Amino acid sequence: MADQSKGVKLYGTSFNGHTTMVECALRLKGVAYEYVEEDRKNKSEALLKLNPVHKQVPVLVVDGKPIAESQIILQHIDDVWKDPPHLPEDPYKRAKVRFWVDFVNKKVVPIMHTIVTLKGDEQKTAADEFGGYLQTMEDGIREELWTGGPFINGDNPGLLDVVMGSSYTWIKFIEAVAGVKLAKREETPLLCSSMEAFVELDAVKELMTPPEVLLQSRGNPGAKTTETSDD
Ligand SMILES: N[C@@H](CCC(=O)N[C@@H](CS)C(=O)NCC(=O)O)C(=O)O
Repeated sequence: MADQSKGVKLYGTSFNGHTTMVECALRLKGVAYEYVEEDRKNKSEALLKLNPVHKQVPVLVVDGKPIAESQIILQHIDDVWKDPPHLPEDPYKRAKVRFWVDFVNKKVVPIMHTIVTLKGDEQKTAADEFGGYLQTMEDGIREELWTGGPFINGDNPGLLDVVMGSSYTWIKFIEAVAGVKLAKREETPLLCSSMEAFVELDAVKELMTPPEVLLQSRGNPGAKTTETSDD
């Protein structure tokens, strides 16, 4: 049972993957928190004071002490609320999980942002690049981390599941925007099945914004529909 003695506040924005990751981690640990919605275009004085360096969400405040940057926050959550652990016990495997989380931040997330700003062939090329990154991750995870599922972390979701699972609805969103299938079960079965298992978890289900709602919120009139059913 999580220690509920700490006052926990999360400053975030809706339709934001970084905020979703932090909320998922808190909920999986059973941590009660107060959520404060920020307006990206009109940031509150409180947020600017809590994150004067980057002036961004998410910011987690624990007992009045702010922590910024989603990956640092996720690590802090696992340090403070140890049960259930979000990293493997083995130091080498922990490093491997951190490696792939870093890969998501350096490669996967930036290309996701790029895809939605492009059109036509350029968008297709970026979508192919994205698919290549998923394949690279799939191969690495299979070799270094996979123990039979249902999650990348094993029987229970871990840090990489939080990061990838929170991205699942965005992957579906990009599939709809670009009109291509990105998460292909026949090519990346471990990633597909672990992300699907993650988004179905009771603790996080309601945080997963359906892709069609993301499409509306992003006002993407050029969005095409695509075959996103499981194959
Ligand atoms: N590296 C940061 C990125 C967070 C981020 O991109 N936050 C966006 C959410 S949309 C933000 O606050 N944007 C407002 C701004 O940059 O002014 C993290 O991992 O927490």
